[in-house]
Amino acid sequence: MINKTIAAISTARGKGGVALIRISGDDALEIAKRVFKLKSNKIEPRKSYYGEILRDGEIIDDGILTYFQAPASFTGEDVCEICCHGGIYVTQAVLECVLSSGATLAGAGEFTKRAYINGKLTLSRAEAIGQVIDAKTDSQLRLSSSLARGNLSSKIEGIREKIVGCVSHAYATIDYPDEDITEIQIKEISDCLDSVISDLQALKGTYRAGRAVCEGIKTAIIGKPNAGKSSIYNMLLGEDLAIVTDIAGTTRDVIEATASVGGVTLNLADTAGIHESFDTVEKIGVERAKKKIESSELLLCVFDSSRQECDEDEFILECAKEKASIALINKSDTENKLSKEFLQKIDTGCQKTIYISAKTEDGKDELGRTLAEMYSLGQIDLSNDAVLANARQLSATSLALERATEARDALLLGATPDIICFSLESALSELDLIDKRGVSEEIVSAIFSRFCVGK
Ligand SMILES: Nc1nc2c(ncn2[C@@H]2O[C@H](COP(=O)(O)OP(=O)(O)OP(=O)(O)O)[C@@H](O)[C@H]2O)c(=O)[nH]1
Ligand SMILES: [Mg+2]
Repeated sequence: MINKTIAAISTARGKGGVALIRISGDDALEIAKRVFKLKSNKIEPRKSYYGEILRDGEIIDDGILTYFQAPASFTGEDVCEICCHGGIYVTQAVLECVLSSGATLAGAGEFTKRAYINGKLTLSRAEAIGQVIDAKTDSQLRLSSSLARGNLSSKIEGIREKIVGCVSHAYATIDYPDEDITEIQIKEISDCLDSVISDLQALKGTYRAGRAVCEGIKTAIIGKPNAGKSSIYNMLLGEDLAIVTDIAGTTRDVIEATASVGGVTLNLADTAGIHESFDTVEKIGVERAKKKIESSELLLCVFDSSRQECDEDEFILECAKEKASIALINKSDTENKLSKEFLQKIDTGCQKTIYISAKTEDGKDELGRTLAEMYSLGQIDLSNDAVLANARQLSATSLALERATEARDALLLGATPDIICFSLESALSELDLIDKRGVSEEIVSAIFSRFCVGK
């Protein structure tokens, strides 16, 4: 297949000091030389050169050209990067010069896809680079940066090697069919398999935290009117996004934003206070709040401790029983008016009860610790551990675990080595879906299409 030389603006669209246009492919240097007027004709890799940028022989800008020679480049191909002034019009004009000099406009994620195809990156590292760019919270940045450095890939490689070790042990016994597989051999293979299984189980267990950080948890803040939902929402986001007043029924629309609490990414929704309303707009708000409760995974149930409980609080408690839920007993800076019986009901209805004050921010840290514990963040080091970050990786790990368990069960039941090898080779194929080339073109394209153009 002939690989076209591609080009795109790699910096963000918008006005800035400088912009970068990346060109990758066999003709990258030739094309760059057509656009970029250099003082010297000799260009050495990994060095930057000052020059002028030409359009039909006319100078339109000046900048810096850097050349990376294949295979020592991001994509593994010849790459030239032109740094020009970062105006929207000038950057586009420089890109157009590059395109009219022979390059084709790159598709979304095409540079990273080429890096993957050329063996410069594993698939999980490429995915993680996309997540570094998309990171909205510190935990997301730390985790995706760790995965981009290859911490998951090397863990997978380690497990892979162990499975290959088990397969070669088992095959060694096939080579001598006249001899029965000995107790010692069974013990060796079974020890090796136990270690593979426990590695895969541990890795699978990291997805709870990986998902909580990377994808986030759909969370709704619910409660009766004036309980302080919007105040808590603002406190968790660290900004005054939702309107707060002492008028019951202030919030009507569902308002959504991303917050990082205790390292857990909450896809957080503030909702209308739930109660019987005759106001048309408020009624719609309450309906939307109820829909949000249904579609959320986690409920932060706000109870107002400055007032006695009422039917609406009972309703909130009923919702809490259906899902993962944390009770936030708000306005803890005021005298508690909730009855002892109701507080007990809250304790049994919700997974955890936290006394909080949106006014003084008391209880905020405890909520962070609770979330970190609920989503197993304490058990991993985000910056260094191998962590599964998406459903695709989880599915491959789970299937590999199933096949490895099958192999061990077969071994213990006295199955012949070829049956054990068959299961283990299936385990390898499943594991290879995380990083190796077993991944179908369709999935690879879907992964890279989520990237921006220029990456
Ligand atoms: N003392 C005290 N007052 C609070 C606290 N949290 C909220 N309030 C007050 O309670 C009132 C209602 O707060 P909101 O955050 O608007 O309550 P809400 O639950 O969003 O209300 P609706 O949107 O109407 O359902 C406001 O006057 C807040 O200032 C708190 O922790 N302590
Ligand atoms: Mg509100």
